[in-house]
Amino acid sequence: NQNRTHSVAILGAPFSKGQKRRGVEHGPKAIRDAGLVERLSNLDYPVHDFGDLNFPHLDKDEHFMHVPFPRSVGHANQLLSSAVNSAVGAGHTCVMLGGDHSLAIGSVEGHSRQCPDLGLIWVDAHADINTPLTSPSGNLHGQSVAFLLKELQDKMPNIPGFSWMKPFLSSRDLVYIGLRDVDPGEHYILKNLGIQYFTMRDIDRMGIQRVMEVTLDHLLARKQRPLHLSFDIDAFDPSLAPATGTPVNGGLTYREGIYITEEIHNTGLLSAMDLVEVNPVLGASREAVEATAALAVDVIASSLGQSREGAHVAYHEIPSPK
Ligand code: 4U7
Ligand code: MN
Ligand code: MN
Ligand code: MN
Repeated sequence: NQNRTHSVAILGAPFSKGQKRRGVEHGPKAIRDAGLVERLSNLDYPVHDFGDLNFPHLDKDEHFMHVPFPRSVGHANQLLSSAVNSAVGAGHTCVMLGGDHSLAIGSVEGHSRQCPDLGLIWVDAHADINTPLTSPSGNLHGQSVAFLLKELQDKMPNIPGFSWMKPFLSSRDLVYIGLRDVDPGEHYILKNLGIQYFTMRDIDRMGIQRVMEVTLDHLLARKQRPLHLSFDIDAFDPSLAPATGTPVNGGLTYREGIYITEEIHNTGLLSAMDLVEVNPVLGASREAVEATAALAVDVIASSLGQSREGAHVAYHEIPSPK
């Protein structure tokens, strides 16, 4: 259970054009305001906050089919990919703060340039594996995984803005946890490609401990490899994470969510992660927004080694009064 790296890079990605609601671009500020850097500085490695990326506004960005903002999403992800590539290349464990979940395209792609054999754990109420031809909404935050998978390459049209990248991930390198709102086309893709996934029903049946055993066994049994965690805050129950764009009832409990991240930390293989879809504009109250952002901080800190057991970093003996 050793840490793979000795420093953490924080990258803010204030971007929202993977979907149609405003506000998710303020996610990085809300998560920082909830005390992210202080919490991480309690862990035993240096934290570098690289601030927010600057995503240019593109004037002309017509719909492609019913997909809005394709060039803006493509370009933002190209910038993010190169930032993640640099951060991981410099030896940091990279933490990307979204923004909407379309940003996982660039985050995972940039990570894969340094770590071509990475395994991906996608914690989400949704599978985000629609193609433009199956997507009910057209929104790219519901299609991120389809851009990553080699097996879907010939099912994807040429979407403007994405010519900089090629799919690189195999369906066996991916595990989902927390699913409970899967579109018909997505369900067909999951079954057809034989993707390993755990719905909320599976968590009810198996328990989160067994789900994590099978998840890590699926990704790591054959060989140790770097892990990418893409954590959508809407994986949690809306009572815990109300400030998000597509809440779905019946989500993860606090303890299930933190157990997932503790187990991922304990592999010593976490190399980059995303924390996405915190939308401070959508909370019913300031308390609702602050609770959602505080939960995001807990998920990140736990992924990076904050443990419920505690730790004895500064102690080598029990202080003696004499
Ligand atoms: B999120 C949806 F139709 N599947 O494709 C779609 F239900 O990143 C929702 O997981 C996608 O929050 C949700 O638009 C994207 C819809
Ligand atoms: Mn998502
Ligand atoms: Mn989701
Ligand atoms: Mn540790």
